[in-house]
Amino acid sequence: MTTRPVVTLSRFLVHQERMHPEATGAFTNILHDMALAAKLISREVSKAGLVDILGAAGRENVHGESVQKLDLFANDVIYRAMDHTGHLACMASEEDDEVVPIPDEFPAGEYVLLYDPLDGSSNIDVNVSIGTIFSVHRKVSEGKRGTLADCLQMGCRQVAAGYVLYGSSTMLVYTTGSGVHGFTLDPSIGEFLLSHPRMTIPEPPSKTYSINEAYYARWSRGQQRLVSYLKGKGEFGSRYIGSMVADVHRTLLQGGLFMYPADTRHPRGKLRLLYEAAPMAMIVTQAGGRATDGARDILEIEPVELHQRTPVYLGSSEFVELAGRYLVEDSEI
Ligand code: FDP
Repeated sequence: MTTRPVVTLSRFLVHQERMHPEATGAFTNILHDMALAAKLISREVSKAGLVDILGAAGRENVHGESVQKLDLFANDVIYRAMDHTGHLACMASEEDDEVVPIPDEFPAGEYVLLYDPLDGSSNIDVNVSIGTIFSVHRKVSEGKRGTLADCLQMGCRQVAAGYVLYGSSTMLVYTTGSGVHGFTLDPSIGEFLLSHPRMTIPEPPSKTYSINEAYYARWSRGQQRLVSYLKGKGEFGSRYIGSMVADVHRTLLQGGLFMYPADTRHPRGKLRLLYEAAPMAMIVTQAGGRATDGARDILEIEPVELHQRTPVYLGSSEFVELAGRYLVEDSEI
């Protein structure tokens, strides 16, 4: 009987680093630290349903300790896993208004980390999958400490992007620009194991569209006609979890079209360019798909502010291009 070797995330990262003799190891360490933060967040997420026993956020638990909201906890865990390592010049989080500096007592490094610590957080209370999204850039500004300019870089300049899905299993999926690789957390040994090497969006894709259809009345004519077309075909199925990480993960594994369009309430879309759209666009593009704002490639959008929003259309190339054709006809909302 032949058994497949078990490849841990650590072993995989060491192997990848060996293929780049110029690598300093800094980058590998950032991914290691991200994996550690993911395990800590995963542990807390799995306890979310025990909130009545362990204590609701904002109150004390049975041990008399104060309990943080899970998204703030996740924000803190990632920051603390990263702030002292000497690999990062600065960070930016969806939870913080400004660039998050590295404390003066720690050395600064050559990379910048942007992250959404707990995406889909409105799903926590109902026990639906949520996730963490991250994006890594190289520092471009002069000087030791990172600045806003280091964070406001186009998606095509990302050196890595990934997400962690806290679902029926916890998975870490990442790319450094040479394929997308997925690891599943084995909780019995506390290790991420390579379960999905070289992920690509299947061809032919699943005919699935994913959008919050309750907003139909707020969409542009082009958007309405696109969804009417997809429904009218009678060939498409619809799936919308309302947790971007989970919806994108399904799209990656099965193909389809995920959309969060502009609407009258969110004229620029709801999803954040730097923390959600750009990292997911890098992953989907690396997996053979496409990601646009309906017209422009997400990876080519020049960010002008930290919390900038963008419409998002991502998934199987043919469906993203189809969406673009409908939207170009009538972009008025
Ligand atoms: P949430 O508000 O629950 O944090 O951008 C955050 C996000 O979730 C995405 O994960 C998700 O795709 C989207 O918002 C859901 O928004 P709607 O409830 O408007 O559909």
